Amino acid sequence: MDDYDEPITDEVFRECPKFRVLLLGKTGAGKTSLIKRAFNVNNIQESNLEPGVCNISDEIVSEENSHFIAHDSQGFEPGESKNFEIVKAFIAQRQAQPALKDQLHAIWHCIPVPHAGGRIFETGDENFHKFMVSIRIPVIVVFTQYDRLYNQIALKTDRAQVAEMNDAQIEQFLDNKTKEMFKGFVKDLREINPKLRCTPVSNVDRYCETYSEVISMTSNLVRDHVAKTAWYAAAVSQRADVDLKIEASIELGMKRYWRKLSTSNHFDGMTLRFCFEQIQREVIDVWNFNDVDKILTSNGFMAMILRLVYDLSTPSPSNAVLGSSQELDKIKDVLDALTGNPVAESTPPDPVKIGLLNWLSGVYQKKTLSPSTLCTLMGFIVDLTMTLERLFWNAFRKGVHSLTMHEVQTAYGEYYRSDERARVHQEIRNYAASRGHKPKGPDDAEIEVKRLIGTYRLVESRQPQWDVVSSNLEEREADCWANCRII
Ligand SMILES: Nc1nc2c(ncn2[C@@H]2O[C@H](COP(=O)(O)OP(=O)(O)OP(=O)(O)O)[C@@H](O)[C@H]2O)c(=O)[nH]1
Ligand SMILES: [Mg+2]
Repeated sequence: MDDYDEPITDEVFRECPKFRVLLLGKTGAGKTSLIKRAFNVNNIQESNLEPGVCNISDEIVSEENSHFIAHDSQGFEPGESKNFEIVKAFIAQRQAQPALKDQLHAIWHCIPVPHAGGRIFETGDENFHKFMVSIRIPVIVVFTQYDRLYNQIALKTDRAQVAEMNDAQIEQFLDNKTKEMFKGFVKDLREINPKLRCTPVSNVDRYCETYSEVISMTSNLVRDHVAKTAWYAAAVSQRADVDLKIEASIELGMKRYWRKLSTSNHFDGMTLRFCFEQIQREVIDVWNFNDVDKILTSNGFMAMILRLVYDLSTPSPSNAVLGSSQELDKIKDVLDALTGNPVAESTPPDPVKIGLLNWLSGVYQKKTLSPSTLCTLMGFIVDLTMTLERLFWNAFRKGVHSLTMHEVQTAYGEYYRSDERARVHQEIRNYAASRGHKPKGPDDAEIEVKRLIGTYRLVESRQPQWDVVSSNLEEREADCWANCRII
């Protein structure tokens, strides 16, 4: 296997396999809860020290997600500088590491939302943020337990003020007051350092989007101030921000296998099955589900996605529809046979299986690429992404820590039956047909794939970041401020 055959994710993970983050905050601030939610893990291996005591050098990891390392440290008590010195020394030691994977990629400073009128930062916190101004590691102030602010405000609100309101109106009223109060905290912090980034989190269900905001803000800063490879590690490790998964999957795909999809040197001379496998492997790597049973890399899952795209393999969709679940078994049998797993032969030979075998054994030839081969490759990327996006919501967002076939089949079934699938396939056919009329047209199939994902995915991307890359860091920083989302 030459270099080109290596999935791009292997290359990226060699340089930076894990996102490394330091969490600062007093005992009970919510650091462990933040780690668990951001990386969607249930169990983490913490140090064996007593509760509230931690050694900043210890690497906190989880078997459920191998792509992050967290370090835990207490906050800064008033009138006590020992921990500040420990944190400073640790940051300096990590900054001196030559390899990106050993450096710190971000710091989350966890502060429980203060009581109204309460002090936000102690002197030690202020000193820490002044010190960090000269250090090129992104720091985000994470206001934890945001729900408690809402509850405090609810308790203090004069009943007469809400007497005329129904429940929904009261909730809206309290939400607004909470946001106002939070904006006040942010304003106070900006007086200490106008570039401080801050965002709230809460582990109460109605605030679950807050975790994706921490991740989104962190990953933007990591991309701009640390390194692109660390950004990939952040995107892969996190399990809160679906936009970032899709964005990273597209960016990595574009680096090698999706690139010049209709005239690919990487695929030239390879079987179609090889092409599908390479694409699948990279995309699954980026989504980083906790897939203990290896469902997503199994022939069974590959068969599901191939069933989705099979109608694109012929000029007329009706000639190649694999509707029944028996046909799903046939695809799996063919894949098993191709990957060396023994399969009982059917007599007489099954024409559907023969057709599938021929299709998957067909060779990608860039000079004579047929529209249907291009269509199936495009469809494979889009359909796989759409299925995984649904899986994200069915798994991570429902607190499922280890994938089961149930979530996979539910996500797959939702996309299989969706209108989006039919529309995506029609658009792919239209694209291939229009391309056929201009044989020397630009090789832009991967751009069309990206467009289709953006258009038909479940949730529209919050920011049109994929195409807008400002080279001006000051401008990006200003954007970060503008995006400092106050929920
Ligand atoms: N209401 C509410 N409680 C929370 C939230 N996040 C964490 N908690 C609770 O706060 C307590 C402390 O949370 P941890 O995540 O263990 O705090 P920690 O910073 O890791 O604490 P140490 O390990 O002692 O340093 C736990 O009982 C959590 O359930 C939140 O968003 N809202
Ligand atoms: Mg903890």
